[in-house]
Amino acid sequence: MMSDDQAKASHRGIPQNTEFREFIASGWANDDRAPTPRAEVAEYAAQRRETVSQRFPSERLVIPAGGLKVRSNDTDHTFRPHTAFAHLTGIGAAAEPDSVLVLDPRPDGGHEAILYFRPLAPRDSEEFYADSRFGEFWVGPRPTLADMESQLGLTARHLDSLKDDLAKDVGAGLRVVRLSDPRVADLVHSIRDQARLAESVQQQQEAEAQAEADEELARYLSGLRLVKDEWEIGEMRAAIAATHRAFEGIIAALPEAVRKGRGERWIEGVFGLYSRHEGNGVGYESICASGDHANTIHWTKNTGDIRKGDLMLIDAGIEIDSLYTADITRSLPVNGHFTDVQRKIYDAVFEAQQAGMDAVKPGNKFSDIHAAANEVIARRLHEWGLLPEGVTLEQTLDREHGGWHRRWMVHGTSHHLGMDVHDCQLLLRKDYMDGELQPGMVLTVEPGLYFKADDLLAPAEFRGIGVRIEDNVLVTPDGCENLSAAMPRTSGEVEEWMARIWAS
Ligand SMILES: [Mn+2]
Repeated sequence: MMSDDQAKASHRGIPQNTEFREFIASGWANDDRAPTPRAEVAEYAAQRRETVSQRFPSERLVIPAGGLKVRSNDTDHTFRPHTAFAHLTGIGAAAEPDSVLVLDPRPDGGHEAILYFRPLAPRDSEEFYADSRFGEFWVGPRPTLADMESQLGLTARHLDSLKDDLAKDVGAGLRVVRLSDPRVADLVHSIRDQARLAESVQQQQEAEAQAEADEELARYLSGLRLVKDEWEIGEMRAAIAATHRAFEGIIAALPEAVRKGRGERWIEGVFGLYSRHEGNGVGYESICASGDHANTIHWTKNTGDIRKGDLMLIDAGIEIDSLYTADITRSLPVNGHFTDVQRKIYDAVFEAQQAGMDAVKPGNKFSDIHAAANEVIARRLHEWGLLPEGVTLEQTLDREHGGWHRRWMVHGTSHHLGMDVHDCQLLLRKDYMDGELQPGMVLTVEPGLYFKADDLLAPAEFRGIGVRIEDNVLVTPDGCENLSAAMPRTSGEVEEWMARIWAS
């Protein structure tokens, strides 16, 4: 059992006697479902595994999905598999908790992909009717080994054989993605310890080398997602289209959210409704921030009222069933029209975003996007007289000694986007910030300006206004494609968008 332990109540029970067990196991129709068809993603996942196989020849690689995490007492959080596992199997939201992908070295080179999981239990098993966490009576059927093999095109085995299989011939190396399932990581550690004892290798030194080897695997798998294949790009488009529809649902719901009070939660709920209806859920906690709350970069409490005249910042994305997520931010005038001051700030952020997008092209570095957007932000703040007396534009843009403008834009402008909202996060600086942009990368461009209500260095009329505009772009051979271009972005287009939705 690799999921968290649940608390078990001793005051409940299901009959265990022979008469009951025989009766509940009988009288069910035969399962005569057709074999699960091969998923379109299967061949792409096989290609990804092939790349990994070539990088780690003759080593056994263990990539767990992770298990159920207790939310409280005997209830669990909704399961979501670890991204490296999802990427290499192609399985998405349908993954079973406690699954483990093993790339097992073949004697003649290459690896066999083996998926270990808990398959559907037979109806004469106790699990069928008595296991409230995994039993078919309680949570519905799971796939069989044959289902998984035909769907994903790999070998499927019962989870029960994982431990013995991992311990077999450890010789050439055994690596595990540690963070996704600490219990599987512990299992791998103990197998390696035993192998070491047998070979009487220096314990301490070896443990450190192994930690590094595991980290190297996790980092490699994170970087493997930097450039998306054509199937992934299609999924990104679908996630963004669903998110676009949800934002239109939000705009339609805005007047009601204002009336109800605690409107930020209402908006969060509307987005959540779309995300569960169209996909697996939200890709990250939605930020629904009205008025001054927009100045809290990660405002996810969403407890506030929405007032007419406010600017409302919504940063949200739908994760579709394949687990690819969008990450979009729009800053909307609650009553449909920007005030002059709101527009002034919004247009400056838009200009910065456009400058950032213009810097998205092969040959440029990832960090060039931030530099281009920040240059606009700094220039506007300088023009508006917000930088300290005597500070020039060049001085504030000096990385070593400047940076005054960052008081009003403290976050980065971009991150990689995919199955993880902050995708490829384990990469080192040289491969991320200093890495060159390549066709097939998907990333966000999301500058902002934030003037807190109690910011005495901001002009009084700016205080309480926060703006961020975020789109998702695909690096192309000669620049980039804004994948979320269908969502209005300029201040004028946003006003027309809102009017159009309210009129229909
Ligand atoms: Mn983002």
